[in-house]
Amino acid sequence: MPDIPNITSVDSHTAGHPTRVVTGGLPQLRGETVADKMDDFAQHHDHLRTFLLHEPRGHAAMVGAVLTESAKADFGAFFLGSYNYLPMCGHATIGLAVTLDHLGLIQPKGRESLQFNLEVPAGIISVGVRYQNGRIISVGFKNVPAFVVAADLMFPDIPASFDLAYGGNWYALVEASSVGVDLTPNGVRHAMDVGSSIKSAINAYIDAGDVPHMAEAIHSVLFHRGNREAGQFINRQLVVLAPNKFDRSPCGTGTSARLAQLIEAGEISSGERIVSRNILDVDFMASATPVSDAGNSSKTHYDPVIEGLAHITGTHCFIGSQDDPLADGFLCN
Ligand code: PYC
Repeated sequence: MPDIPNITSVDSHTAGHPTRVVTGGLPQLRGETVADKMDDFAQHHDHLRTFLLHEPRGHAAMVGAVLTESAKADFGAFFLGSYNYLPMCGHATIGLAVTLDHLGLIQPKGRESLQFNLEVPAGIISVGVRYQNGRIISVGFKNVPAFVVAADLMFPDIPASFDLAYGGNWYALVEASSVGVDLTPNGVRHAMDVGSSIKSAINAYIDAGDVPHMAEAIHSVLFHRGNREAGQFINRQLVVLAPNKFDRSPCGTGTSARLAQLIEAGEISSGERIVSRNILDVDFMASATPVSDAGNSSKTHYDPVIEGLAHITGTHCFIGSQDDPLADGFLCN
């Protein structure tokens, strides 16, 4: 590996989940669209993803965002996961907005709110930032449309029924108590074990073409529990991505998929603002309404709006050298 030029980042956390926004030091990326630039990065510079996200500079749950120019929106960005590339990431969109403010790339100029568009590989996202006394108090974004592809699926060797839904990434949604998952920090080890084995089993069925309407593997298993408190719907959830990886935040794309599921099941109404709460008791607010034109799809699509907050944790200037045996990074399961 060549010596890595100094790469700079601004790090933040959204309800506990980290976002590392790369601000400088990357090679020029080729391509018209943000999706093309992500492909160029994946083909030619993937070692920089593992350099930036894996240990000892990151960890399995670290998420990166590469800020790019966009011909279609105010900003462009694609998201890096420790194992893959994400076409959309909700918590990282919130982290990115707070980072743009930190860098002075968006400025309230005395206003109480501002809005910008973000091109991501999954589509164009509209982001709204609210300020009080010059400080951000919330970041909301209208996600790409969410929809349920199948409900109440049961397969041999999968211990519970599940729904399949899209919210910018693909999810299997499982009622937490049906597999003994406790939605607290102490329940995470068990949730990662059960979630990752359910994910592998479902993806084997998808590969075999046994799951109707699905051509793509699921990214994650979303464990949920819903109830009403004083009339307000509280959705507590935990998203498991891999045996060593869960989303600390309430998960923007997962919450989007869950909103579509809840509306279709008649548990919440269209447009109802619900709380989506993580295992650390930090909330996103969320709602969704049906999309008037879902193209050729036979499934009802919903426009999710997700609102949360991120906090800057620091800045980095990474230094990588050829003689570092772990320059490419490493992860343990
Ligand atoms: O917030 O959408 C999200 C997300 C996906 C993976 C990690 N966070």
